[in-house]
Amino acid sequence: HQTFYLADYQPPAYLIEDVTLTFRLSPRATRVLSRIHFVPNPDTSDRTFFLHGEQLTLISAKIDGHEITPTLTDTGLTAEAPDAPFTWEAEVEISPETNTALEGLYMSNGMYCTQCEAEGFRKITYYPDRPDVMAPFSVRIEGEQPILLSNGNPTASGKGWAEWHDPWPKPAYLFALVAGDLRATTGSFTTRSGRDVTLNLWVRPGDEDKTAFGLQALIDSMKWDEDVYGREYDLDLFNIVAVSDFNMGAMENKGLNIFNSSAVLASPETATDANFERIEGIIAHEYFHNWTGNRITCRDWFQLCLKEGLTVFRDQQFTSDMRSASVKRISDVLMLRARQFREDAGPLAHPVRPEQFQEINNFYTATIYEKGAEVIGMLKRLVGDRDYYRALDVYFQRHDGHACTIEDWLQVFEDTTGRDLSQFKRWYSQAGTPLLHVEDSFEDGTYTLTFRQETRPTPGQPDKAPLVIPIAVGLLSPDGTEVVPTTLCEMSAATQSFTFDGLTEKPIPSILREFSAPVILTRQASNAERAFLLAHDTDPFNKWEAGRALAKDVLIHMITDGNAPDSAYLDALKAMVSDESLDPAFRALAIALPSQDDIAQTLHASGVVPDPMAIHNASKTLRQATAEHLADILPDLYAANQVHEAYQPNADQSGKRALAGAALSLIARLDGGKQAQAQYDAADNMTQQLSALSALLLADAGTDALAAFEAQWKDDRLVMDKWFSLQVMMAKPDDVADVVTRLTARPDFDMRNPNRFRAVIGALGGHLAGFHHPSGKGYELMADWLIKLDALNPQTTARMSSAFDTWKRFDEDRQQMIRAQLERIMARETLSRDTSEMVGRILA
Ligand code: HT7
Ligand code: ZN
Repeated sequence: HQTFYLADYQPPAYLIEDVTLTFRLSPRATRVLSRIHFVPNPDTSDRTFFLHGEQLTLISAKIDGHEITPTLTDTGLTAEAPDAPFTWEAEVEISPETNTALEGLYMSNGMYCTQCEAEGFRKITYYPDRPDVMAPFSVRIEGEQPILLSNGNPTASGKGWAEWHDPWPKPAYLFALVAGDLRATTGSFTTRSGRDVTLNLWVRPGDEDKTAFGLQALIDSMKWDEDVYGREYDLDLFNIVAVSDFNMGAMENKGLNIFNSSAVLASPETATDANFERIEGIIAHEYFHNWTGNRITCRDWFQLCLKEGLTVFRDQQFTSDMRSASVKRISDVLMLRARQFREDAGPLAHPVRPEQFQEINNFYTATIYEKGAEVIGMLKRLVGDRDYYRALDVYFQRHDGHACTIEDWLQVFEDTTGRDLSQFKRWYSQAGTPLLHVEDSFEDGTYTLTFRQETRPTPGQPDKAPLVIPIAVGLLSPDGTEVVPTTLCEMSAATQSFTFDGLTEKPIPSILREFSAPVILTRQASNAERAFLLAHDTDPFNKWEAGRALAKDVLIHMITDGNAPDSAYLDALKAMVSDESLDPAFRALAIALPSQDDIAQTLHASGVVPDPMAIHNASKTLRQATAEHLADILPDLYAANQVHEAYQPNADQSGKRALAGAALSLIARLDGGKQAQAQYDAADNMTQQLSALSALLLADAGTDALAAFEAQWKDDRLVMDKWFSLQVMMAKPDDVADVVTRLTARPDFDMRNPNRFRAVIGALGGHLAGFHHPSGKGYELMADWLIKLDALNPQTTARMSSAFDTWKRFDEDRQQMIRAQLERIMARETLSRDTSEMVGRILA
């Protein structure tokens, strides 16, 4: 397969003035007519006329009205074109019904919809499918569906047809079309300059009761972007459509966002608090793309973090403002470590701005999204809030309507702040998570912190240069008072010291407050110091971090030295959980154990080969010990965090439910599931129903509840996805493969539906001890399903193949078994480019 390189970028030979598309919809024979006004690009003398096109049947092609016979290849067509403006007309035929890849125009439950990012438009018609070719689109849809939607504003419609016009120049990846029997929930928003915008959330008949929250989230996002970034919406209409079959969460098509139904549909009965929060974040994310992605887009796909890192950063800010900032930061860091640090430490490590790819779909990664957002957060911390927003104003003004690069982005900051960002720029090109080693000393009232940064080699990058690392530090005196409030140490050398004067005694440092940089702090503090910070740190992130480090240390010593659960940890946990001055959501996070994958990652980093079964057993033992140690406070904790008002998915109520749910899962280890059954029977919302079901499964008392749940929800796909995945997640390691085999044999396991596939096969990959079962059954099952899915949906298969990316952490036997499965996948003759690239990189 061909490899594409950032260094090979060439400007397009032709630009487009405008595009008119006509769709004659038919499940297996949709006709797409295009009329495109091309003009030679004055910035280049290249006049090669190439249009991307894949899986298209060309019916006819004309240049300036004259029929031509272009040269066709697997990836597109070439033709002789004038060195002057000209009109291209083509007609192609495509088959949406047989498009199981869910890329281009496809069908989902009888409804037509599109997914064009990154390179799906070339499966709709011949076009320069690259983000630096932007054009206004006019679209006519002919079809028998009652609702026919495209980007922009509706211009005319009649029985069986509708016309749309999007005045904002856009790249083809933002094109969208939807046709189906849909119902709208409608709202409105008046922008601060007085534009009345109609908001529609379109769903299939029967889902109308799950739209209110999404619509409100959209309104909140529109207001927030005006208040915080000064960005207004720019059309009279904003449509969102929920689709059941979708490869990712959602897509920001101009004026017509398309959402995975799981990322937008919610009612208290069917969605958990976590689902509501995710939905709010994704609605915001897609809406924020209107400016960071659509108005200002990427010059090429290597610049993907330009829109994704910034938009994730913005959606994180939004959620912090809507909910609790500290809880949000902790959740984001948990996610970053679980997904991005894992990626950065293995064979799939790549820079925030990659320099090569075979299949761009494989680069919608935690590195580009989440590490990309961390880089923006560091930049903001370094320049300060005022300069950050000043720079953003300049960015929007200078680059509106353009396709940009990371150089353009950083130039704005250099121009507005006068800072030299050449060293900072390494965050975009250097892969790997820096280790931050720390030493401290105290002499004559001066406390010195000496940091050393080290980034280990990653694929293709053996040598690393020092990065600019903003390290937020606070100092506490031994009596618990803060003697130095949060101060920013700006590290740029490989080793660098920072001093704090005028102290009377050696302080206790609180380092990397708010997790001010995406690095791994290696400092081995004593457990006494961790307990001290857990009790006294004024920075909520580091307070939580201290508790987490304690839990990790306890678990690791249980695994490596056979220690018993540490009572000092259990005492500290008990004190923290009982501290009612702390937010319940914070306490719920602090009570949770580090994930088993996190422990495996930590053991591997310290040179110990992780044993998944030992990690599983230690976690279980520590949970049991926690339940017993907290036994006397658990009933009160559970009772005190019941919500007596009507269900609201807000931060306050969901924090209480999270803490009560954590208490319930501990209680279930003591009472055999009695309390959980009572909660299950009384639950009137999905959060409590699901936390009760999961506690019952923990206590081996879930058979009846599982059956009742299925009977109640068998017709609700999204709720049944939870039922499927929970059974895999809660299975005992020895049973995981059998559970997966039983679930995948059910008629309602539809592998064409990515949500259902992820619910079962994704949960298999996420069950550390089940997936890495010594029998190798987990690996074999995963490979079997990846092979089957690859023939239908390469994009989702490739993403899920990352379940294997940690294989080098494990013992020889496991490595051999995994290698055999990866090679079995690789040996498939018809393996997709997507999966072949991923598995090839994992094996390398
Ligand atoms: N910009 C979108 C990324 C995307 C995508 C979405 C749905 C299906 C396939 C996709 N490929 C790429 C989503 C986002 O970041 O907002
Ligand atoms: Zn995005």
